Amino acid sequence: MADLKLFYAPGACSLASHIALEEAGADFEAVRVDFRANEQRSPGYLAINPKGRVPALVVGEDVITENPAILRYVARAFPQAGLWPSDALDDARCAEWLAFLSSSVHPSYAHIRRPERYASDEAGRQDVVATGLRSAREFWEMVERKLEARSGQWAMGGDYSVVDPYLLVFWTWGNGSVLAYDMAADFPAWTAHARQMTGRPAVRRVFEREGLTLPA
Ligand SMILES: N[C@@H](CCC(=O)N[C@@H](CS)C(=O)NCC(=O)O)C(=O)O
Repeated sequence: MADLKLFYAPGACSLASHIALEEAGADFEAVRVDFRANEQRSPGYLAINPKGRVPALVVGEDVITENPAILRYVARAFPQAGLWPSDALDDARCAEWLAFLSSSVHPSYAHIRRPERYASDEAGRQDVVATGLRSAREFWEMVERKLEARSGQWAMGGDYSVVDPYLLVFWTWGNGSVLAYDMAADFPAWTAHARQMTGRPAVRRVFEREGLTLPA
């Protein structure tokens, strides 16, 4: 196995890839990127990931970016961890979850946090934030409906998969100061899932390493 190095920022979406690596039992180095110092835009980091974002996973001479790609790589590189379903339909459902989280749920939050990326004047930015607040609520509710409908404790219904740590990222964002949802009251199925996650040693280790508080 090539040397693995994960670049992450505490509490960012990289938390999903971080937990997946830990769950897989991978031997990897976790490298913190300091957003307050804008380190993600430093020449050193841009040489690793020209997008200036986390996560980035260095695999020997290669670099993988984008959570869905990293999660799939981890699942395939460590098959014994069973983080990706093998059945064809479940395989598609797993990919569907990751695509939905990365292309709909995550951007709705970015509209609120980073409106300057989507509009060039103040009025436009305010509209982007207002639209983001509406669409985030809708997407958070869609996740809740999907989790209510599942048959078991994990997102895929049966076994634990890479979808589960990715969901935990957005639970923590819903619980955070930007969205400030009452997660337990408004998203009970998702909160039950988040609490279930706290029982996993890999999740506890990563939360401790990132300096995060576990869902209560
Ligand atoms: N599509 C990417 C999104 C990555 C992303 O936006 N990461 C954020 C943290 S959640 C980031 O690095 N932000 C730093 C910045 O925007 O300067 C993925 O899913 O990996």
